[in-house]
Amino acid sequence: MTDTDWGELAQHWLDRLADCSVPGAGVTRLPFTPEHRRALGVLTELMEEAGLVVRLDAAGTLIGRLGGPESAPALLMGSHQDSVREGGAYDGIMGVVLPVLALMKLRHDEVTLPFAVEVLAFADEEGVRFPSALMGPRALAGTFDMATLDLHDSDGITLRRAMEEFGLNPDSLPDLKRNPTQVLGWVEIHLEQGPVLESAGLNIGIVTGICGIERHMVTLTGKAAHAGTVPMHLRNDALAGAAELTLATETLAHETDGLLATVGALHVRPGVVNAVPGEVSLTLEIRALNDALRECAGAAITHTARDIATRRGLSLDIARTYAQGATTCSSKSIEHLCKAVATGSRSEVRRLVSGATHDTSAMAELCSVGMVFTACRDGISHHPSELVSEKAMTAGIQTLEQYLIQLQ
Ligand code: HGY
Ligand code: MN
Ligand code: MN
Repeated sequence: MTDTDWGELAQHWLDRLADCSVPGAGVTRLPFTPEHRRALGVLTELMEEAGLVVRLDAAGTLIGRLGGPESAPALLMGSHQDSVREGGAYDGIMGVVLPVLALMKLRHDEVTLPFAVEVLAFADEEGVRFPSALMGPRALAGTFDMATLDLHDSDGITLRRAMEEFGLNPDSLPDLKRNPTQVLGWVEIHLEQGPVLESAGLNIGIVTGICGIERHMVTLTGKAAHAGTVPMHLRNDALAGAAELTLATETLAHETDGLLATVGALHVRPGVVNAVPGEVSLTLEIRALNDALRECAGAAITHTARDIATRRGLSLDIARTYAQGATTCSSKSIEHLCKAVATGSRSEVRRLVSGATHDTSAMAELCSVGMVFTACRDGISHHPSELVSEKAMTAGIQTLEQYLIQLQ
């Protein structure tokens, strides 16, 4: 096979995996659903074609292992199988397909590695179905909080029940903790989800760090009232308060270097044209590579929310529902990956920070981590028009192949 064929082969498998989706725009494949089950079938077929021994662990992580006795230390690679709603066909899942094809390419080039390699497809990285994420890598790192199993989705189904109905036994999650001495490291390949590489004319970049993230749930409650009979000065308009908080959040992020803050979802009740909004709930997300900066911003926005609520006669409920610290990729992984890019796809090596979080963030609690980005069209992700070129995927496969060869 010529090099270009590997990118084409990747696209073929990703097309099949994109069909494992709820009907509609883009890809919708949430964890522990029929779509997840179908994707596991396609990934098992691909992994077995590459000669990997495949199993599903108690967290719903599909594991394909190549080489070495069960007890031999392994290099771990992979990413997540789940998507956002109406998302793209590359986010996460490409990071499972490309390492498998890199192993297939090594076999094609008659290279046998002196260590084992495992390719992992984690069930839930996006945290779209349940208000939690990264269960798979956290179980391996021994950092999973079992209380998370009681969180429920919008249909009231708990994570525990969803896993049991998927045929898994959540009570055995603590047994998944890996012995760090059995892990040679972790490498994830993922689309950049931003415009930096494409605008530099590059297919591949090496990640130096991943931003930390925290999410808050905010509810402002005022007084629902008739929009035609209550004078402006007698209103307690929850949506006007939410709008003021949203703009204050945006202003803080604009004025603070290295800070990203987003009000992503907002629900208005009663939400009708002729009623003053009585209650608004909104999500607040804050990201930064510097954890102290992020925590400080979270506290400042909470303080602002209290001020706005007091001034407008609203009651406020604000709770931090999720937090994940920033991750630094290991200098050794970065150096080896930079070398692999130079020898693999012979292109300039660009280092960059990831504003998106990844499974790598949780794997860093278990072992040294490295991350490779591929360029993506117009920097678009979490959208049906997400696209990674076959050329960039070929470069990704070559980089992973060279990384594995160098590791010997
Ligand atoms: O939200 C993120 O950064 C990731 O795509 N889950
Ligand atoms: Mn992702
Ligand atoms: Mn994503």
